Amino acid sequence: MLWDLFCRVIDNFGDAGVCWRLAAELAGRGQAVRLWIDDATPLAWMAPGGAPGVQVLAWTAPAPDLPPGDVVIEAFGCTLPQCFTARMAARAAAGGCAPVWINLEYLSAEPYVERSHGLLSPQFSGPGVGLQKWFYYPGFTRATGGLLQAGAEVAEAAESAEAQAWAQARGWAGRPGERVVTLFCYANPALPGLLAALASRPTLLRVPPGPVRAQLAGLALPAGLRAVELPRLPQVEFDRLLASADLNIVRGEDSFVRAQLCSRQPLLWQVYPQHDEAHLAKLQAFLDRYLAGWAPALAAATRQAFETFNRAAGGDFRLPDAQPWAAGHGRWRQRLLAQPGLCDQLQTFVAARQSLQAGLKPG
Ligand code: TRH
Repeated sequence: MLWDLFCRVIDNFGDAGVCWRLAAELAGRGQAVRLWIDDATPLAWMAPGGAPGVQVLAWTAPAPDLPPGDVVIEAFGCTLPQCFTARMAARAAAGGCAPVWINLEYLSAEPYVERSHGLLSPQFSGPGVGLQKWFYYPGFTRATGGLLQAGAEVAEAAESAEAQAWAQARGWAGRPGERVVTLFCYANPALPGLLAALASRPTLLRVPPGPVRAQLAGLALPAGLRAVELPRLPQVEFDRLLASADLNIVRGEDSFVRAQLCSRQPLLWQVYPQHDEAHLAKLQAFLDRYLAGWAPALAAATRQAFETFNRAAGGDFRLPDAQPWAAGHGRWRQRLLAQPGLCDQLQTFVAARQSLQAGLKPG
């Protein structure tokens, strides 16, 4: 099948990151994917070799006037080009099967996700009039669209000599007795408190490019901490980086998911900040799921660390005890991996909508 996946890069790397991962995973399953992207710059380092089966198309204005494929994915409500939507509608009006049109939403653990996943939005006006669009919500439970799982097995390699050699060869391995931390977050008022907490043990901070690196440069590193600046890595290597750390400090959507699936070691998450503080509800919803069933003291300590890390005022930082934290995280990871992944679910979802649309076709 031919999939058209539309991506608009709003800011940071997450839009391109999620769409590339989806495109590559679908292509790995034998699907043909056209990734329409308005700014392909991040793909040059995220996916330098591309992927067999994925064609990257420049989403220019006006957009290339191509016939739609079998499935059209509008990532994060990015609004398809009018001429493309009109072609989809024209195909349906001429008695053909319209592509299955899906709006892929942002990830959240909030309860509305289960209620909204799979809802239908009939198009009553505009270039797509007469078409149907479905909402697809990724998520953490079986009642949602799931998570992109390809590559999650790198965690199994994390303890292998190969993974250590990978970090060692680049000069990013910890010294004996050193804790290794990935520091990939936004500029954060809680950073000084976090650094003080981390300084309780010798710690290597591995810092990818981004705003936190500038913030770090303006701070005096407490004794016991050292930092190494990383280049931008291809996504598959980024996963390996996460898999080989003792603690992953991540952000947004894609690195947040990868830290859960690719690493057996715990994470701290900085939610993408929103002006109306909607991100705090997102944080609580995630913690309610992540910490369910944890020992009360450990759950409280973990919740507090996540909250402090996302509070505008920053504050004193205390990290949970490493071993039970990792054990809780590991159980969560196993639970996620036991659920069907996003691509499995998406393919089933599309097949069901195709049958439905074929059944609705006149004649
Ligand atoms: O870059 P982000 O902050 O992206 C955000 C979120 O997606 C947010 O929800 C969205 O609204 C906003 O973008 C527009 O963080 P995120 O989601 O972790 O994406 C980072 C991507 O960059 C991820 O795919 C991993 C990739 N990456 C690499 O492949 N190599 C690297 O070296 C680094 C640093 C990142």
